[in-house]
Amino acid sequence: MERTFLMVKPDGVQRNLIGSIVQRFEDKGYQLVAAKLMTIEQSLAETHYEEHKERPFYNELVSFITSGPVFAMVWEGEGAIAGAREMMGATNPQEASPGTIRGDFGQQVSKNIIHGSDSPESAAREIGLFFDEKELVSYDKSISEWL
Ligand code: RTP
Ligand code: MG
Repeated sequence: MERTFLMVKPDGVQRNLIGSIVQRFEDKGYQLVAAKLMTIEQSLAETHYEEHKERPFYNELVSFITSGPVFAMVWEGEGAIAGAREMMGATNPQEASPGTIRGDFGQQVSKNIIHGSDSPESAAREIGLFFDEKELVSYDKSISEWL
């Protein structure tokens, strides 16, 4: 079972999209492993976006992601890393298909609502940056018991 790190960015939190976004991943059948509302410190933002350090939008990116609370999550599921990226849509909401999160909710590349890990390596790295091992909750869903 694969785990991925997903995060509702400050624009998504401000626009009350946490619930809609969580709903999509639950509907897909992925399982929530961890979640928290938090404000990202400068140093964590710089580390998280290290790969973009030389890009012209790096400063804007770091300043945006630290500008207000984010909703950080770990989700688990078969093929969840690539699957969640598909559900997010293209980086630029102008190019993201309808039906995707960015396609349905976004307009600007710098305010594209959600972050998702792009590979198994970045998923492991980002989960470790944002969560302690003890915050990751593994459990079996025996749904019939509750119905
Ligand atoms: P993310 O890391 O947030 O999940 O997005 P991504 O993989 O689809 O895109 P990535 O290439 O990793 O870029 C990280 C974030 O930088 C912002 N960006 N701005 N102004 C620009 O041209 C530009 N290009 C990228 C986006 O907010 C993107 O999510
Ligand atoms: Mg990325």
